[in-house]
Amino acid sequence: MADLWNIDPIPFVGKQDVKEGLGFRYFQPDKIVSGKPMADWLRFAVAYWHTFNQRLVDPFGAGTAQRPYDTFTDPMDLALAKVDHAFEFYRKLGVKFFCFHDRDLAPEGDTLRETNRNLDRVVDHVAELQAESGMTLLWNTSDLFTNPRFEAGAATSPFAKVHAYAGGQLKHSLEIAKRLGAQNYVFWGGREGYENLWNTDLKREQDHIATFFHKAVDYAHEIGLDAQFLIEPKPKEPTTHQYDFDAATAIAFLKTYGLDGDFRLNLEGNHANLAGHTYQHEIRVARAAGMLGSLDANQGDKLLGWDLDEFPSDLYETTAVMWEVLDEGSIGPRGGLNFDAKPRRTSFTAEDLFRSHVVGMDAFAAGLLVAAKMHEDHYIEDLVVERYGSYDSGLGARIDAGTASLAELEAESLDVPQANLLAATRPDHLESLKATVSNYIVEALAQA
Ligand code: XUL
Ligand code: CO
Repeated sequence: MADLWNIDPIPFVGKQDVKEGLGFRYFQPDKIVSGKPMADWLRFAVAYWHTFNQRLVDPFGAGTAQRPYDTFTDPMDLALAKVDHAFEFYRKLGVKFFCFHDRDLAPEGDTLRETNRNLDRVVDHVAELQAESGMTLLWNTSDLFTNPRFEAGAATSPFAKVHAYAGGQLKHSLEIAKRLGAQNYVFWGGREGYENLWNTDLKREQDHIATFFHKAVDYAHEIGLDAQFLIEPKPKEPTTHQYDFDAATAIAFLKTYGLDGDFRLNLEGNHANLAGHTYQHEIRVARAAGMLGSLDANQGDKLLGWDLDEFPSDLYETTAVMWEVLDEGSIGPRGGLNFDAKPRRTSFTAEDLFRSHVVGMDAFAAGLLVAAKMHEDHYIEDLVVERYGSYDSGLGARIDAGTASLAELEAESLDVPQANLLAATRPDHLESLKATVSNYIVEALAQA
C-alpha cells in the first residue's frame, strides 16, 4: 500500500533520545510482564471518531486539523479513504484493536434505509481490510446523540418514534458487530438523561432504556452475536442529569432491571473525574461487583471542568489503573484500552496523531511496569491484609460472617474507655504511603 501517512512505523527506542516523540520508550509488545506479554495486558485500541473524524474544534473556534484525506470532497469517497488511512494508521502505530460508532464511518442518507446502505458499503471495506490485517474490533456502538432527532434522548426520548428510530439503528449496529466479530458492544448514554424534572417522567424513561437493553440482549441471542455488552458511565455532558452517572449508579440500574448478568462496564478516566471520582475508584467499584468490562483511556484537566479527552500522560494515574488490572488478572474478559482521546488544537498535524498515541501507550506501558513491581514486592497487599486483620479471628470473624448480633457488639463496647479504642486502630501514615507509590514510579522506571 502507498505510504498514506508519510511516516515510518513507530519503533521501540527505549531510553534513546526521542525528542520528536515518534518512538516508544516503554511499550514493547512482546516484553513479558507479570507472566504475560505487554500487548496482552494493554490491548490498545484506536477510537475512530477522535482520530479520523475530529477536526480539533473547540467551542470558540473552527477545527485546525490537517489530515492526509482532506483532499476528498465526495462524502462516500472520503469515508472509504478514511478506512484505508485508519488501517494504515493502526499498522504503523502497532495497535491491534479499533473502535467506532456507526455514524463515524459513513454519512447519513435521507432515510435509515439509505443510511444503512452507505454504512454497509463502508463496512464491506472495513471487513476486507480487517481480513488482510488481522485487526480486531474491540467494540462498536451506535451514535444515538449527534443527530437533531435525539434532542430529548434516544431510548429515553419522550417520543415513541424517536425511541423506535434508535432501536432500528441499534439493530443494524448489532448486525455489524456480528459481522466484524466485535469483542464488546458499548452503550454510552449520550442524551439519555434530563435537564429538568418539571417536564420529565424519570421512572418511565428509565423503564424505556431498560427495555431497550433487554431487546439488545434478545437480538444478540437471535443472531448469535457473541459480544460482551458494556455500559459507559458519564455524569454530565450533554445532559445535566445522566442516568448512567457513574459505576455505582450504572450497577444499581443494571441490577434493578435484571440486566447485570448481560452487562459489564466500560470506564473512562475523564468521566470518573467529572463524577467526582478517581479513575481507580471507578475501576475498583466495578471490580467489587464483578463487572469490569473495558477501559476508555484518557484523562481530564484538573483546572477545567469538562470532558477534555486528553491523551493519558499522568503516570500516577496509569500506575493506579494498571495496579487494578494486574490485581484483576485482565482489564475484563474481553477488555482493552481504547484511546477515547484527541490531541490539543495546537497539535494539528497528521504526525501529532501518532505522537499523542505514543504518549498514551507509553504512559500505560510505564504504569504496567511500575504496578508489576509493586505487586511483586507485595508491600501494599501486606499492608491491606494487616489493616483488616482484626476481622480474621474472634469477634471480628463473627462480624465478617454476619453472625455477631447488635447485642454482642454492645456488650463488647459498653465499658471500653475511649483511649483504648483509638489504640485498637492502626495509624496509616497515609502521606508516606502516597510517597511510596511515587518512589515506585521513579525507581521502577529507572530500572526499566
Ligand atoms: C463520550 C464518550 C463516547 C463513548 C462512546 O464522552 O466517551 O465517545 O466512548 O460513545
Ligand atoms: Co468514552
